[in-house]
Amino acid sequence: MKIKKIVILGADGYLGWAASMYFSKKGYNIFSLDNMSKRKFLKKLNLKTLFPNPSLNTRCKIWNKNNISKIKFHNCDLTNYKNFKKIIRNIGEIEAIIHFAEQPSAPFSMMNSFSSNYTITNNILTTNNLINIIRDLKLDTHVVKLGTMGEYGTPNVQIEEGWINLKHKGRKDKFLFPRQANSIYHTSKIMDTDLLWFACRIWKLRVTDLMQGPVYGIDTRDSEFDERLRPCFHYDEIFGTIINRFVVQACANYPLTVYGEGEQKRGYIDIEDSLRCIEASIKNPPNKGKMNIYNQISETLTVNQIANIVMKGAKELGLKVKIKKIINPRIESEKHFYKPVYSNLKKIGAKRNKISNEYIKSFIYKVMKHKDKIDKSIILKNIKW
Ligand code: USQ
Repeated sequence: MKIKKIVILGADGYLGWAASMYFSKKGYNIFSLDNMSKRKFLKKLNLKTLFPNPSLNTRCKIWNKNNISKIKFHNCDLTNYKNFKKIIRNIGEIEAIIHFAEQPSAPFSMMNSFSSNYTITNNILTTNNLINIIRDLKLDTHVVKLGTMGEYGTPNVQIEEGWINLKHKGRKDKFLFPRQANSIYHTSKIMDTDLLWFACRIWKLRVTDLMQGPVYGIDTRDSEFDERLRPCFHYDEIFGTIINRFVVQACANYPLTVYGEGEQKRGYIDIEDSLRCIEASIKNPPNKGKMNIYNQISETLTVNQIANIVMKGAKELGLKVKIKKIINPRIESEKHFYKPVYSNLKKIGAKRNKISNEYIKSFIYKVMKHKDKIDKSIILKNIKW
């Protein structure tokens, strides 16, 4: 039997590596591409992850020893069309290309003109190269792109799943739901969505664009027995997202950093649930020329609610935790309407879980094992919008 192939762009990242293991376990041969840029930025900015992550090459070797379907690593700058195309051509028939290969941090994109330009050029050129490669090689592969709920911003109306039907002066049409982001990073993802939708309409690509909320969690089933295989876990102000940061802060006896009033609401999802949603998307590819868009979240929570969930769990484990409201370094609404629709992934079989007290306690317990390595100096880096 022919083994199906999946290409993962951005495979060294938090989700990219977790997805490489997940789909290898499901029987696919995995081709993992990355330019190692996150590691370079961590070094340059004096940031570190909670625990060291062996190089992608080493992790592939560890994984491949014990698994039948292999993960193969290619170090490649995906903004280089020629090199990127050569790798894809050599792989041959590809079931799906999962695209995570983007500068992923909103604060990073807002630091200065270099970081802003890097975010725009890296993210847009990579996506543009991808659609051009698929067109030029005449591939019939399904692109699964990780977008973000942040593309929509926080409008004062219900957020639909990607699309909106409009009636204007007696005529009707369907459009992308309006997008209005609050950072250069999130804006680069809006531009990605536009490019992908263009490629579907004009070049008949098939694409799924996943509007994902901030992801949390320290490991997945594939890595829980070997710490060397855990996804990179960030808790600094630049690359860490709120739930992961608050859990680390609780373990380090560092007050939970609620920005502003703390009533900012977003949609959140656990890392394993995120992988299940990607799998369901791969199993349900759109027809040629069509784009599926899913809002990939499990629930919506305010910053204050997250702080209280983490504080409750930590207290039950005997930790002393305080909440500290600090001046919001970002420009964002702190009290706003937020009602996204997120029912379509359920319809294609992707189960998602809400964050429970048991979950958060087990998460804190796992982070506590690394308590001594937590560097409090990277929790706030004073990045302002
Ligand atoms: N926040 C705090 N305190 C903190 C950190 C964050 O109050 O210490 C607040 C932020 O102000 C924001 C919310 O928590 O209102 C979420 O912030 P975040 O840093 O967890 O996530 P965000 O910057 O919005 O973006 C992140 C990732 C990005 C992903 C996105 C999903 O950087 O890769 O796409 O989450 S979403 O937010 O839905 O766009």
